[in-house]
Amino acid sequence: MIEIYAPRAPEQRPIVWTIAGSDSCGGAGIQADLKTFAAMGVHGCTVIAALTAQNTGAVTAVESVSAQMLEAQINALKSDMPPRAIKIGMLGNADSVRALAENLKNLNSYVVCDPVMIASSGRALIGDDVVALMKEHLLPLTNLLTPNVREAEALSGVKIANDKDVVKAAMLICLLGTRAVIIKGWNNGNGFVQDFYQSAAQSFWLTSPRRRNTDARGTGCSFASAIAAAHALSYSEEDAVVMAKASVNQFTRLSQPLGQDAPILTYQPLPCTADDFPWLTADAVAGRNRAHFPDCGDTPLGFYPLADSADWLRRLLPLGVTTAQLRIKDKTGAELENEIRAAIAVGREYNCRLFINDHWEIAIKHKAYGIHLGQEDIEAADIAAIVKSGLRLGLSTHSYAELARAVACQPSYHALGPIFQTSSKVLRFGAQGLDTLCNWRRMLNGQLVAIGGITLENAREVLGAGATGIAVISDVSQNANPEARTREWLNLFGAYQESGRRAA
Ligand code: TZP
Ligand code: MG
Repeated sequence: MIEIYAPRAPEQRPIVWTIAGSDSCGGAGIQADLKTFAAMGVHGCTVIAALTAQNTGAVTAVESVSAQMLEAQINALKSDMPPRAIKIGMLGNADSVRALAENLKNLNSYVVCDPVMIASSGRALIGDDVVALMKEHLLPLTNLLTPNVREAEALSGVKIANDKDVVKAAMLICLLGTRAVIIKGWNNGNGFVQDFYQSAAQSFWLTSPRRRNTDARGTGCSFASAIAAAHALSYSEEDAVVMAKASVNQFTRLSQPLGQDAPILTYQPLPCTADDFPWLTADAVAGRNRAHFPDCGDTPLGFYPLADSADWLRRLLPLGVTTAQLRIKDKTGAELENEIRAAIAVGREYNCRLFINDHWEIAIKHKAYGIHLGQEDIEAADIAAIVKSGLRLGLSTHSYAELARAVACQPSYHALGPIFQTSSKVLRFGAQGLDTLCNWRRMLNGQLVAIGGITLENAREVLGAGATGIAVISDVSQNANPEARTREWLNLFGAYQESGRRAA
């Protein structure tokens, strides 16, 4: 199985370049990029395109480096330290744009371009001639462009006044040749900051609450650098933008007033806190009006066996199981509905929190306790109908982007898996490991279920990493004595909770 999304500690830190301007006060530019790279665990090389003299209050001088010097830096690096990804920021003049475009063609690298054109104050940072050259020569070589709203307006010609304008601007920017775009920082005074991502394959919105302390500089530089770093670490582009948004929210929350004026970001690696983690939705309105599901009561979900029939539940629930799931993959029609109805009756009889996997309409019809859905089901299911039914909802996650999509629904619990290798399900994802579980714990509020390859023998480590529930299939179903194994599981949870109470 290929581990596409699992975070990894590479034997060698991947190399990422930043081609941008220097900021003497260390708040933005090359300096922000290098700090972001360090926080993300990649090695940064720098190609300085311009020098600025600035402090936290003002830019007092700007000087571009010559096209020859720009090229000399690229040449020095390219054979010795070829990049896995390149972040492009502020470029000085027309000559450097031309020289850079020529060189990028041969480098064949993933390129994130932050089109530094207009400061938050509205002041133009580069001339119209440079903007025109960027459009013509650089955008066709760009994988992901990260303009703010003003820059998106300048590039697309669309005056952005509402959600639809953001989408329209993104479409037009893609027509300029970049493979994808994320328009940053859209807010129309509604308490949220939203970013819109568009590629040929998909589009989505990322939303976070608007913070007061947002005048720190270097957020745009750090955002683009974090995306480049995540790409170099083999994350998908959708994971990379979620990680970058989470990171920048965290850097901003921790920022400090080190000079007289704008605060300086403080760089800290992921995981961020739950408040920093963005949520991902298909449209902007859903991002501002998040769904919300009831919780699962005061007690941890605990031992959480998955069964494929009402008969199995009848064997396990009388032993004192307080959470279970009915997961049927091979029945349809009346047979399926009858089985689900019978299972719900068993769950009620033993006062068990029974979640029905996949079949949300039947679950609502027969008033189950809850529903469990995988990511592939979220878009297809009618989330509003499930909210209205009052049933609980659990959602599976396997990556940063999937977590952001789940967080947007505020489910009753989040699940992460497979924690270890499992043979009970064929998955697109490799083992997530206990480190990811620890990260998820920090980035999430509420109950967290661990699943996949968990046995009585490794369960304590899983609880130690922060799971409030452990879902298992084979450890019980393939045991010679499932009832005895279930009792052992219940004892383990009882003992664990007792030791927690004593420690508290
Ligand atoms: N989702 C992620 S792993 C998994 C599911 C349904 C299977 C877990 O089974 P086991 O036998 O406990 O590893
Ligand atoms: Mg499913």
